[in-house]
Amino acid sequence: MSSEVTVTEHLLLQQKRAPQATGHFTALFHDLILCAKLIHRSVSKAGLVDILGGTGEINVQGEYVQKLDELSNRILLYRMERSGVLCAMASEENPDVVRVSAAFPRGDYMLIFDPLDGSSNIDVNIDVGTIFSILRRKPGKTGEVETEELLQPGCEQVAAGYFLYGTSTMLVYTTGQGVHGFTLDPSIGEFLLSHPDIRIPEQGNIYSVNEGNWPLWDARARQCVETFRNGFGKPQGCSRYVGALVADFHRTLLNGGIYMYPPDSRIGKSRGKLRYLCEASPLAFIAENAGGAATDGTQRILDIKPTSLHARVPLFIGSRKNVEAVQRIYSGETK
Ligand code: AFP
Repeated sequence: MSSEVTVTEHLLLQQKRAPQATGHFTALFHDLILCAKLIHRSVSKAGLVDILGGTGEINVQGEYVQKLDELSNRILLYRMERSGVLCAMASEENPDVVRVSAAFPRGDYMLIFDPLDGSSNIDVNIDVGTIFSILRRKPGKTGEVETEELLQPGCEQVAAGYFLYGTSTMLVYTTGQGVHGFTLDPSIGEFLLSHPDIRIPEQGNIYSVNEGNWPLWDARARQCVETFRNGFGKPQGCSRYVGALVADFHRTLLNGGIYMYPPDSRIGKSRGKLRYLCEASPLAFIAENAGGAATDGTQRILDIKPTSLHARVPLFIGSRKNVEAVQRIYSGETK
């Protein structure tokens, strides 16, 4: 029965296919899953204990930090530093690279994460998630990790995934060999394989975008939204927007369609709101491995080399044909 395959079994099976595997990657995942269970435990108690609302701080992104953002970040930084297989981390909540202290064993993996994406939804009990990207240090690099080492284009990721704290808690990940989804069975505390080999529909009529930003968009962004609003192969389009990227992406992955965060005049012409390293790049890796696509309008997301840890990009991600329609609009092919 596929529902009885645990995530650890699944990972071990995949690792067996890689004869040079050392077990470090499985160890990293094991600790990451433990962090997600701890975050899940806190998120599911929100409203009962004093973890709702803001800390009063503003983070490096200029956004209000929620108490659960901070807690999730602390859980990940504390546990993952002790995993013994990382040399550095980067978090949406920290301005700089977090280097693993010399007090702990180090490995050559680097972990980038958004500890609690969509956190402005927490106070109203709507889905949130943790997004992660796993990179490897280039051979021959030793000593203190330099920031530049984390600025890799998405196509170099070793693995990427997310935990979705929703009606149930899920893990979706890829190592470049298919995209697999696991659901947490709280009665046994295990993630069980529930969505093997996810394939995103080739085309879909659901579009997900913050349409309140319409006045801030240029003509091309408006044309993209209009294209999907008009149905894109169906009599009419269907709009869905949670405002938490993990939740909107997860629906797009399973049901097809497109998620868009176009550039707007508030953020700057060619920039987007979403962070490249901890949002766009990992989700693009998942989308492509599920048969979908992701672009910033003109460039494949996975080919972009970020210029800083907190670089932002426009994002159009989802079903292949929907994303191709966006590319045609941005190239001027579709007027
Ligand atoms: P928060 O983590 O601050 O809630 O930001 C969420 C997010 O980065 C992403 O998850 C959403 O898709 C996007 O912002 C929503 O942005 P808008 O509120 O501008 O639509």
